[in-house]
Amino acid sequence: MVLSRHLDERVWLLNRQGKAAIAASAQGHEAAQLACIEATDPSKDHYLIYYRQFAAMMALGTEPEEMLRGFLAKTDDPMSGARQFPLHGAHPRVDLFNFSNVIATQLPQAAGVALADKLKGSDAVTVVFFGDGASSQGDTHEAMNFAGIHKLPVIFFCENNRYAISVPLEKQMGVESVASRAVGYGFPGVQVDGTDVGAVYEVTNVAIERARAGDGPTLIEASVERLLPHTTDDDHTRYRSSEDIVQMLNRDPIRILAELLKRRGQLTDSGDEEIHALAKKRVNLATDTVDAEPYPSVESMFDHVIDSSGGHS
Ligand SMILES: Cc1ncc(C[n+]2csc(CCOP(=O)(O)OP(=O)(O)O)c2C)c(N)n1
Repeated sequence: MVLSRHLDERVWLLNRQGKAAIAASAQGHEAAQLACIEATDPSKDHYLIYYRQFAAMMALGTEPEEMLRGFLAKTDDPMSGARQFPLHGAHPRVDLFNFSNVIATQLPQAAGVALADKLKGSDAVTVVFFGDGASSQGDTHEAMNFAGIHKLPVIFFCENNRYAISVPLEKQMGVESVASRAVGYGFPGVQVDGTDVGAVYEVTNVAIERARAGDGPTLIEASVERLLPHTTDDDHTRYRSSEDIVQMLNRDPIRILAELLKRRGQLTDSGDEEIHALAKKRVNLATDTVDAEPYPSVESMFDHVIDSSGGHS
């Protein structure tokens, strides 16, 4: 969580220096993403992510250098070779499916991946991540309906940060919770505090067991805070009240976990500082390495571009 946070902060600094074009932050979402993945088995399970999945990508084995190559648009960006929005594309080394910036498109794809596993007789589970805004898209309802009918081994993991860019939850859904929608598809929907690693781990474990046993999907709604604006291009003080901003800053999952561990005598102040210092050192190393790497050549501009007659340019 700490390494993801420091790298995420670095990317925002690189954006302000004019080096990283755009970033969406996972700051505030780390506990939910990491605890969910911790309950799964990356050696066989499948993951479909969206653009705010900084911590999840790292939990699945993406190295800080690989993340930065995308943000700094360097030649060796493993996801798209610097051809796409940062962190968009597939990451075959860590088995990450290609994903689109078009919200909720990953949900029907996840239902398809889960159907394939079911037909093959595998006990792999597919986890698909999305936001509260994406939960109001038609794709979401079609995916959940299909998964419910066929009892597919899929976990629909919603990171509810109460905003879809500037649109608050109450302006994009007529029910009180995302989880309550699950009843319409015939499977359980559970709400969990997404700043609590233990709680997220437990509910995901239950959902995993259910899916592996052939009992079908679960919708998990993890309540989290989006500690920064929607992206580096946004200013949330234009639409969030100062009370809202102060309150959400109290729900920083890294601080909550550190305080819990300190109360239990499992973490000292100096141990905490050491973890942060190590993370910062790792991020500095990755930044220096990637900053010195080349950009794609001008000659490669049309590589992988398909011309209108169907051939390659
Ligand atoms: C189909 C579609 N409509 C609109 C957009 C523009 N858009 C990009 S992100 C976003 C908000 C999504 O909010 P949410 O699903 O809650 O995720 P969050 O960014 O809060 O994690 C929107 C509307 C889009 N990418 N795709």
